[in-house]
Amino acid sequence: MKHRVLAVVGVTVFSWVLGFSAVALVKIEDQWASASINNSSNSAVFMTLTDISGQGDMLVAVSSPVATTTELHIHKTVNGVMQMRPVSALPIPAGGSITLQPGAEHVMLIGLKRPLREGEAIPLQLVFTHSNIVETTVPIRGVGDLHAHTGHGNPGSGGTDH
Ligand SMILES: [Cu+2]
Repeated sequence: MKHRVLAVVGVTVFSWVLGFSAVALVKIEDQWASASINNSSNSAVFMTLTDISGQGDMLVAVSSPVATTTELHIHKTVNGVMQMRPVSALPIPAGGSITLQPGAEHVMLIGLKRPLREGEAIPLQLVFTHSNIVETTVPIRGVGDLHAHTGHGNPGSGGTDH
């Protein structure tokens, strides 16, 4: 997991050295993180990513100072049980969008250095293959929002932590 953090730092420095302008080719909307539940050390971030370059893009890494480790996750139903799986990238179709949401793709925050409190916000850095690095601020929403978005009354099933 250290490698991913180092990779992010490396890409950042690389961008500075080459003087890349921060032209966002991906639009980030409706981002939010779920507030910590029962002192859980994990949480998740959700958002809608839209490719405005017309060429498609790929989210390859995410980092935040509030989490020790950050992973890109998808949900898969295996033998009727929803499971989270880490993936190396989340592709955004050319001119289209993907929605990271509970029960689907999401950014997993692992090893929170402090609980996420509703009403606060956390900084998040996203690394794309084309759009390079995009910094954003993610508001923290309460658990009620999470359940409202999942659409099924089955919290805590499948060994998920958010
Ligand atoms: Cu997850």
